[in-house]
Amino acid sequence: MRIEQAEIIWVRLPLVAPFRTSFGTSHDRDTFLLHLTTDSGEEGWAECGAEPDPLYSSEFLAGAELVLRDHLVPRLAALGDDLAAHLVQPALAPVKGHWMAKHVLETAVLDAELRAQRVSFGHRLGAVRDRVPAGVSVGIMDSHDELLAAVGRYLDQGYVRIKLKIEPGWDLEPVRLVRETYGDIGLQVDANTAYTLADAAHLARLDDFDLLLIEQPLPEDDLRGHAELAGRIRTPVCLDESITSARDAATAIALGSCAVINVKPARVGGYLESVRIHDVALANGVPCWCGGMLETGIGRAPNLALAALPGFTLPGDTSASDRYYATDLTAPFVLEDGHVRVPTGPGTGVEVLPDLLDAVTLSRTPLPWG
Ligand code: OSB
Ligand code: MG
Repeated sequence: MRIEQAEIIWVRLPLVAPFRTSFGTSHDRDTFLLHLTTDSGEEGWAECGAEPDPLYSSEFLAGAELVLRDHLVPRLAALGDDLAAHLVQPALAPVKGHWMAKHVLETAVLDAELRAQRVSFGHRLGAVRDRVPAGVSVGIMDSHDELLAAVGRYLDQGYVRIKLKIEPGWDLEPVRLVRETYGDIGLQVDANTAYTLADAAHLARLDDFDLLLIEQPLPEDDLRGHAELAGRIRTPVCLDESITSARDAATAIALGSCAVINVKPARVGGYLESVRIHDVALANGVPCWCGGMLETGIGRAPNLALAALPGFTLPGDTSASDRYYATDLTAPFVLEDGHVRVPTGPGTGVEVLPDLLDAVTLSRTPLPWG
């Protein structure tokens, strides 16, 4: 396969409600799309998972665009006509880190390749389900009343598990209120690195609430701390930010740093590495679930395919389109009996709707290829 044209399309979509985490509040989803045209006549589309500021991880959108242009695309262009999705990671390996930039590039290539082969992401990755149970990630709110109302609406819509964002000062009380108000629901929390090991006794007080897991309580480079914490609390520890590769997953499991893994394709450099993480986790009896970065339908579609693999035994943050956007960039994903359907068409199985894309486009820039 040969790439004929590449362009970067910056977009800004308003979120239906602000989304607050321990590292900041988003009112919009700012990202860029990578759009490839190839010699097969098929196109490839992918969505960058990075955010404007390097607060979730060290990556950020402008940096991802720059590293794509100056360091990643030239390495792929050097492959000429021999480009194929499984060759992307080896070709980019000399560049350290930059998983989100690598992810958007590999995913667009994989989409174009699968469209040309008339094969879906689900089929290529090894999906064994045609729909996946949907959880929802609920941000930090201004008041407990607001939180309880939001959680109540999601439960009414059918979401099968609720994830509450927590931080120091917004943890025990909101969790207690949600548990007491809504009873025996699937409930978990995500701290996005907001605590330290000195908070272990405080976090142990979450044990009373029968949470499915606590996600990334400590800094991303503190695998030892997570292993220590896991010995001091009963709630299973899940890692998000700490895991950027299958090797990280193997290390974290061996150290006892996690009992569950959030696999987020953007964070780990793409879907092929995501499958390898899944395989390591499955072989070790560690359950996985699919995380997200508030993706539009373009990024959500392949996430749903990944979430249909056999080791993804917990509901993911693969919510319906209307949890994020009044108008998505693809036909909307909808909740059916608490589940979202895995697309079956070639590639990601979704089409970008040109008028909707135009309405949210900030800029289009050709990306020189070769
Ligand atoms: O930590 O999982 C996270 C969103 C942006 C950055 C980090 C995270 C999140 C979410 C939302 O929790 C996941 C989603 O619904 O896409
Ligand atoms: Mg997380």
